[in-house]
Amino acid sequence: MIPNYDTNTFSDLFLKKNSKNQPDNEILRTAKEVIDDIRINGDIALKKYVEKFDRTIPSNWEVTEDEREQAWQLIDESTIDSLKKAAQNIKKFHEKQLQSSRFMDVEDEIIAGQLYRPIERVGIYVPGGTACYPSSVLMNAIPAVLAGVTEVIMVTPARNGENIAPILSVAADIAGVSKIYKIGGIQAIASLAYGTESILSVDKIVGPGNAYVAAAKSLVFGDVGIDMIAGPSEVAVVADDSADASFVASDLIAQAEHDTNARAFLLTTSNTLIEQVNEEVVSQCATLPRRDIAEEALKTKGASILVKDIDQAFELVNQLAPEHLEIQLNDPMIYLGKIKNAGSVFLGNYTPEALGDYFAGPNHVLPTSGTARFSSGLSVDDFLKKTTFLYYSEKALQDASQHVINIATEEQLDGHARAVQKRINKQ
Ligand code: HSO
Ligand code: ZN
Repeated sequence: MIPNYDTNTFSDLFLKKNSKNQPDNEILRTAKEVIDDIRINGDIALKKYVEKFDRTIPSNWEVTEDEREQAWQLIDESTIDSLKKAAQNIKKFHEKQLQSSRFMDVEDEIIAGQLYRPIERVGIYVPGGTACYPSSVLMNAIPAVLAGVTEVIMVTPARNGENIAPILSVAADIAGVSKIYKIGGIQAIASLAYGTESILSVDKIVGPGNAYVAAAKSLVFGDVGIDMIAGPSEVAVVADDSADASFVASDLIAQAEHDTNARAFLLTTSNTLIEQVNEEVVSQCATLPRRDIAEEALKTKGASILVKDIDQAFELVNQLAPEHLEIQLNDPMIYLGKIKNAGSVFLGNYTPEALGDYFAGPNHVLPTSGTARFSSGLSVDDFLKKTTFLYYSEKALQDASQHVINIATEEQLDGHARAVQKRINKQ
């Protein structure tokens, strides 16, 4: 069920770098055409593409107050209650990421520091198809609201040409989203990036999407900020004999049901566990609604690897830099020190990734495809800018002057040297 590889084959198959994170050329071409048209022609072009890709144009682009209120009637109480509790946990965790503007260096007649300021307007992309996840609305919007973003604008396509999924509208209300536009695809990214007569432009766009959305985000990057280009979701489970095979299998399956490209790996010192997990995967998949997707992912993108010891498991994990890492070993905390590259870590037998995907507090928007080597999951920081500031008195400049002049002269930038010299000569 899950192919077994020795460590060398696993390295060759999964750890070699390639250009898998780059969007496809054909898709990029289509995206560029739509973006250029909307940037130049605004609403007229937007309408044209919504009609072409979604068939019908909604009567209003923005979800009205009434529509937002009605959505609440369509969702059951228990779901609302759970989303509210999840939102509280996410808020509590992300609040601690906030930092205050501060003076960093206050010496004799010198002051230096850093201001933290929120991005003014942020756009959140939420897919409308099968991957229509209220949890992603919470994960993207709550850190933005906490950072102090003035306007958090969500975009998601109307499903029947008119209404967005009510659960997304309710999650948007819970998270504090100010506006929702009924647009999706490349045309949504283009409209948010450049603005049209009806769509307000934003300064940064975050949120997952299909290959077209990802290509569009990569093209507007530079004119606006983006979060990351998300690849297929992945989990690596490090486990030994102490793990429960049925738990391990259920977590690998949870990952695999996301899509056929999702990657689920088991790294273990126990051959028995590999065998038991395989048996569990077969029996658990048999009754899974998304069985076909999960089985295909596990068969083509999954792997189990027998390692010689736990240290070797962590060596491979650090090379892999997985989006999610689960440690199902006794005393899981002691392994935190061994982790160099991972998006988010789940410790112990009772902390399944699903808990973090939905409820516990840490963000579920995480670096995929090995990008945890150089980047982090979504946080309040993604919605803040840092502005440094500096003050020198006349005497402090006098003391520093010769050093500045020396370096400016070396760089043959006389104007720079003179800007200092001028002030010194005054005395
Ligand atoms: N595991 C996904 C997040 C998610 N899971 C949303 C369920 N819904 C991120 O890798
Ligand atoms: Zn998930």
